Amino acid sequence: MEDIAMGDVLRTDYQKSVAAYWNAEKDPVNIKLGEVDGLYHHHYGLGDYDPSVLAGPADTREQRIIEEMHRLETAQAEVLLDHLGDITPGARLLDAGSGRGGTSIMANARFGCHVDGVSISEQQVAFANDQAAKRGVADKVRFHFRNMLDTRLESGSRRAIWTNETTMYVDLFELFAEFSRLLEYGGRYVCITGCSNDVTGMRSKAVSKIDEHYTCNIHPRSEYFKALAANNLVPIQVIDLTPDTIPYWELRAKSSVATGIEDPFLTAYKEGSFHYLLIVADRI
Ligand code: GPP
Ligand code: MG
Repeated sequence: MEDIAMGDVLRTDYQKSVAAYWNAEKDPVNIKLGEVDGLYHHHYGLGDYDPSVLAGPADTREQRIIEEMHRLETAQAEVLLDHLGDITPGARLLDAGSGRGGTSIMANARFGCHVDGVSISEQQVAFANDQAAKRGVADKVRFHFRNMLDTRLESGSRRAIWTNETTMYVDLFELFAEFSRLLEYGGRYVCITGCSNDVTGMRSKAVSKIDEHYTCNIHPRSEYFKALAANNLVPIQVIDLTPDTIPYWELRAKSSVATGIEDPFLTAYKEGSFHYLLIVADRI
């Protein structure tokens, strides 16, 4: 894939500010976890944590907590990959908002497939390509400085696409129009996201704090289904992962790498103004 001009990737001041955030981001909550085994994630965790990490020898406690948080984040990516359906080694996938590359590298390791990741952060693209090279998979896993609203990948070229906590940065109608263009007939889209709860009304204080923290715009749950339906993407599964992500946040709040956003997440999930959702949809 050829390079395209900066101005064609970062089209708005908002996109430029999001790119600047991720180009500068070197938070220990992501770096120290990634260093555990070289899989760098930008998403949260799923599943119960082992409470023994909070006990035992104080000199190893911090590292044991970090390793446990990393295990839960990797488990989250496994759940996402579980929903992609049958993927053959020849299949081409898209990781839309690919961060430092963790989920893409896991998809290739599981399926042997081709994965293209796109990100508007040049730092993340460089970091992720470096990871793919280190693992010897750069022939099949490639990261590109591209906008997920306008990937310039070939129409109908994708067996599956996922977004792992990236949809809160874009307009869903524009995004799903692009995914609809890229997916083959019967191709699959898997989304893990945080969304606000239409039933409890407008954005709660806690959800607003999350938006402010990441410079994102969390969408209401209803918006996902309207935008999917408008773009020939038909849901086959919707799973509320909220109860399964709360333990991760409780552990993270007790860790040395807590960032201050733990309380808003726990408040939003527990008050019911926010859900952690997995949505699976097929292209018709
Ligand atoms: C986490 O990435 C995800 C986002 C920034 C998007 C917001 C997600 C929602 C579900 C609302 P990260 O791993 O870089 O975050 P952190 O640095 O807090 O671990
Ligand atoms: Mg993180």
